[in-house]
Amino acid sequence: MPELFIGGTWVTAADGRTREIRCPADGTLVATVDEAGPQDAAAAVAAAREAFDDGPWPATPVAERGRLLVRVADLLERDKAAFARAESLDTGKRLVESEYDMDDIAACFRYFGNLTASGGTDRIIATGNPEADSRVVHEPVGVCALITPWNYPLLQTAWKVAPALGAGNTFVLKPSELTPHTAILLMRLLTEAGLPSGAANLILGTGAEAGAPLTEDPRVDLVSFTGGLATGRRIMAAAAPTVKKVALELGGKNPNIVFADADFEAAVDHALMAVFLHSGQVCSAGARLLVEDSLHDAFVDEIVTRARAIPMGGPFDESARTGPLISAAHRDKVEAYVAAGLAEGAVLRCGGARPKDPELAHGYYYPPTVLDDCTPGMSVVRDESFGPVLTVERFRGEAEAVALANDTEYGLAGAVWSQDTGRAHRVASRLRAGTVWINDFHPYVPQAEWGGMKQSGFGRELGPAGLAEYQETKHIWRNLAPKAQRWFE
Ligand code: TXE
Repeated sequence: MPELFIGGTWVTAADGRTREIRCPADGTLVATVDEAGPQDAAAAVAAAREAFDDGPWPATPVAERGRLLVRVADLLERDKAAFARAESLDTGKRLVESEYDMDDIAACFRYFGNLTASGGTDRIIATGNPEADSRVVHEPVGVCALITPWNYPLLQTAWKVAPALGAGNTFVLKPSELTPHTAILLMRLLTEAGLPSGAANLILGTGAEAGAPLTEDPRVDLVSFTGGLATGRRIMAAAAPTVKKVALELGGKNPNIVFADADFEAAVDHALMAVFLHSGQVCSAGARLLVEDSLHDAFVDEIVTRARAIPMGGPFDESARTGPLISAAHRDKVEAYVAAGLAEGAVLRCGGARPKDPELAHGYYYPPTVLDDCTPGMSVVRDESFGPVLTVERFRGEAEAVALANDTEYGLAGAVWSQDTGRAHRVASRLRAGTVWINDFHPYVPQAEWGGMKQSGFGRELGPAGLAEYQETKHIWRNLAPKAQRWFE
């Protein structure tokens, strides 16, 4: 069956190209899928444009649009097992983690369904003039290009698709070329839920061949992108000539600040989870551990002992607690960051070399790695390695902790651990990041906005602002008693 979904029809790529999708855990062939090029991208944009300009979706009442999103949530729950399996085969992620993701994705559709149905935020303005009335209304932006990465493929797609549809837009989705399968399944569910033809379009393919044409096309009104910083910069530039709205989530280099008075056991446990979850391929990963000098030795010793014991394995290995990296190229990149850190004076405390276990030989595994004695200038501290690599820096006192934490071009997330509530709040308020956790790491809820400051990007996903991202604001003034003004007489 063809895998590109354009104007309500499943089609193959115009030039017949395909791509093999292989599971990163063992290299086995998952499937061969169609690979779109610029011609397919243009066709998908044309379909979305027509569905927006002449189709029923933008004018569908909000209650009905909301109901459809809730139906999608129900269908996702029904098909959770198939979705989770597909996500794990594409990403190599443990099945149980994919299952958690599917729960979160259903919750996201349900949240935006209910928010949409609740009627929105249109306002009647008191003009002070009995002969005029005035309203501020919110309308869909138009055709949205949604470009998503491979680490949380369907989750990041849901954060865009649900509000885009809720607001009445049509879209072209371009998932990562490495992880297409849950996007294909989602298109089928949207159709089953009753979404009109052309409102949702899917093209699979590379950033250069299938993604870039979307960002340049004058018929596209908005680009929402989650991915790497370098690609984000390119997308912003590509969108500039046609002045598209742009929303960017470009990852982070997130500080996890631990004061000496933190709850030791909880802070160690969460510090491991913060950085090693999904092998560090998480935009909000707590990859920079900043630990108060007096606590440093005991804390890092404990982290290293526990990191060494984390078992690696494939998606269906129930004894595994972490999986492979997404690709050989990505593992090479992570290795290069570790090598650079060591060359610059970091001390390797654990990990740092590919596993020797023959069972893991065909996957892209890299072990939990801790680099101690790091300094702010090291590339492994500054750049997003996006792997299971924890860098450790020491600080003395609150001011130095905040300065180190903010010494980054990113600003996505961060955490502070302290039993002194006043201090925890002071530090939280001074962190330049879109999300801050106090005595915790990673939780999020669909009701709360998510996004970055500084070069982590702009725009917000989730929460009411996540819906507003996909809306235009319009002021409609009505003169109830029009008469000539004779201004020029
Ligand atoms: O991501 P890309 P890559 C970071 C992480 C990682 C680095 C590179 O540090 O190591 O990015 O990963 C599409 N026009 N994050 O190269 O290129 C691409 O096809 C339009 C952080 O895999 O950013 C895919 O669909 N689209 C991050 C999507 O962009 C283009 C998650 C993301 O790919 C394009 C993933 C172009 N010119 C990686 N070039 C996060 N924020 O969580 C590529 N794409």
